[in-house]
Amino acid sequence: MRRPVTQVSGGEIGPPVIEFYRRLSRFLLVYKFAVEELMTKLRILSEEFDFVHRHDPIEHITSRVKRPEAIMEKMVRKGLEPDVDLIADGLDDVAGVRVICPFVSDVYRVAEMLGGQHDVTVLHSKDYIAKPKPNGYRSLHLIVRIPVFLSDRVEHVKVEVQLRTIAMDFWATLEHKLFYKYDDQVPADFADELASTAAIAAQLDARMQSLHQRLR
Ligand code: 0O2
Repeated sequence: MRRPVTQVSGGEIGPPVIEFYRRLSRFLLVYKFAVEELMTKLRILSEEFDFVHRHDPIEHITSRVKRPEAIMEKMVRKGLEPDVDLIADGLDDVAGVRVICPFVSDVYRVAEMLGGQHDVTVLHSKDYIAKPKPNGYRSLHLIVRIPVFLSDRVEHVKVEVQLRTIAMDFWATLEHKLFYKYDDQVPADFADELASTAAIAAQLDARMQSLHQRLR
């Protein structure tokens, strides 16, 4: 059995800090389970849909549980007390799953299939495909709630699901590297160029979607 860490190079860690991290770790464990459950649901949808329709609507899936520092940073940014008991209500994206689909129609199909499951509640959605962000960002975001069955209770856990096409993901990944959370305002000429690259990605999606429909 691993012994708890009670000393660091700077000295002894006080009981309140140890207790805080213990509670936070237990709290985050439930989010890890929620992500695993959601990934399993999506993998089942992907494989079964492919079997029945000979088309896999999911290219790949990634996931993450926010790091404790990032959680606390966001709580403070939102003007909330950095208290473990307030995280579940205060933040919607402690757990995140990103679903990359081949075509735009697949994005909506997967969202519909997921939202249609009886133990998945869609709390809200933001359709940045129908209405892209001013910088050009496109994706469909869902905040869903699913039950996680633990040894002594059931927890209902929120997960942010981002659904996007390969082209949307290509753009968002590179934009994130270049500008997202840019401390200062992005210079106007860069912003224009960025928006124009997003328009090219949207055109690509539309043309690929049309080829897909014609072939099917
Ligand atoms: P990270 O590092 O990816 O986790 P919120 O900030 O969640 O309280 P908001 O702004 O309404 O509220 O959330 P929104 O618009 O639904 O966006 C949440 C997430 O979408 C972000 O998480 C990003 O992952 C992604 N996202 C939103 N806008 C952009 C964008 O312009 N470019 C890129 N590349 N990604 C975007 P985080 O926590 O901000 O970041």
